[in-house]
Amino acid sequence: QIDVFTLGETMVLFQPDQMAPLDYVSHFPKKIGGAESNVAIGLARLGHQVGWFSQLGDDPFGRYVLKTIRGEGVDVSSCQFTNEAPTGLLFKEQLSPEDLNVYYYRQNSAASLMKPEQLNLEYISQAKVLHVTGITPALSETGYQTVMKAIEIAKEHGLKIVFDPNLRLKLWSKEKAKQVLNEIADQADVILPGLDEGQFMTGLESAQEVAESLSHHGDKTVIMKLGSNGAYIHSKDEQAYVEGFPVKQVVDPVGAGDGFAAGVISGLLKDEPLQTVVRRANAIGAMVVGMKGDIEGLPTLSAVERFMKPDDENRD
Ligand code: KDG
Repeated sequence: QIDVFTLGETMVLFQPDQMAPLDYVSHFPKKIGGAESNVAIGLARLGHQVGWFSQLGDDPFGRYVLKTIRGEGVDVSSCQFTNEAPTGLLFKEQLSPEDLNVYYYRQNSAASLMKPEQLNLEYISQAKVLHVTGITPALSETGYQTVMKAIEIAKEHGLKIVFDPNLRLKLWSKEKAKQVLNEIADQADVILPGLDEGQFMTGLESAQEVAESLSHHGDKTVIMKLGSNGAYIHSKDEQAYVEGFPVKQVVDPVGAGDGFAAGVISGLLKDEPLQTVVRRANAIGAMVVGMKGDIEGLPTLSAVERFMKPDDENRD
């Protein structure tokens, strides 16, 4: 039994400990990186049952990705392997705490060859939430079709659709990205854009204008991520800013949005009031940026609750 189904590419992530241009780096610790599996792992840590689907290369890296995600408590039983293409790779280059570049080696990867026919309808239909991002449709035409098929299944079986645009302009053109991200947003129940992504999708400026437009005048819930300023909610019943949590030191900003998405989905599953949900999501985002790596900072429920309390309440 799964509560949430998500799909997307997870790559082997090589992230040096050193802050230096990659041409001067000689050691690359091996980790994993993938927006959707980050969300899945975040949800598993918060105590939910999550299924993640992807296609991996039938190679040591594919096996490593699968074992790692399974080891985090995510159900990987619907994943598939192919020997027609390799597992994708990703290198992070960090020049300063906030200056980070990513280099993808994922063109024609195993995940980019995923097909809609590989989705297991019965498996997906048991879930309550479908989580999709704008990365999978950017990988290939079949990646796009697979996301659209998952949305169709979700609609038929009453799953709530949560969409994180995750704009990646290294993967596709601006024109195509704008068209497809809006197409998916039109199908979603909950949309989680960053301010810049929302501006890109709508051509509007302020958080309020962007959220109002993406929400189809309140039909959908839009939760805009505003970095250290927290988030802005626009739903049928409320429009409000929800304050963020101070971050002592940003160590690695990648993955904060995925932690945020995990927090939102967790709260939706528990039917909590939207502001409570978003406050916890903000806290998770702040915890993730304080730690190196995409998944290392994702908290358990008790850890995030501790983090949200004022310092004096945490003293023994
Ligand atoms: O959100 C974090 C992701 O950007 C990272 O894990 C890598 O999935 C990734 C991507 O496609 O950029």
